[in-house]
Amino acid sequence: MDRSDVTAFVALGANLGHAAQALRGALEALNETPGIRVVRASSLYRTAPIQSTGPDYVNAVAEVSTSLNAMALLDALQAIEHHAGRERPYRNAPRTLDLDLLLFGEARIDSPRLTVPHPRMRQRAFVLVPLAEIAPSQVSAAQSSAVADQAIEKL
Ligand code: PH2
Ligand code: MG
Ligand code: MG
Repeated sequence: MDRSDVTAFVALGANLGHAAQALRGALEALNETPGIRVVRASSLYRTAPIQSTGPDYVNAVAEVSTSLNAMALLDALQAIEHHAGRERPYRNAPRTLDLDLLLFGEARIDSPRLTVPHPRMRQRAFVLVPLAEIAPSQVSAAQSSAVADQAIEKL
């Protein structure tokens, strides 16, 4: 790892088509992208839709090490979503693949395209449970218990 590489966390989700396969393919595509290395990935989890409709989701979180800046990493995530057939008919619509940038080192970013840390990540068990699995220091006990009522099951 280069000294300038950044540790970032990416949330993966899908609830259309073969969701588990979409997540595994996305992890492979991420790792094959120049400038991105997948350091570790959580288990896959089945989760109930939160402020969304359709079938249950499959969710996971990956830690990546990257030489890209945050916007270039976001471009790479969106290219992988697009390749997986992602359509955006309306906000929080069911999707074949969603890749969200949760954390980018210590960066705080507030631009029209990107907000980091992800503004809703602390309210969602489908992010916090897999994040706590691979990076326990990133999630407090209070944050975990605040989402304990949300349905989530390890696959
Ligand atoms: N993503 C959303 C909205 N709701 N619910 C679950 N269970 N999993 C998700 O990935 C998810 C969601 C917006 O991106
Ligand atoms: Mg999302
Ligand atoms: Mg998204």
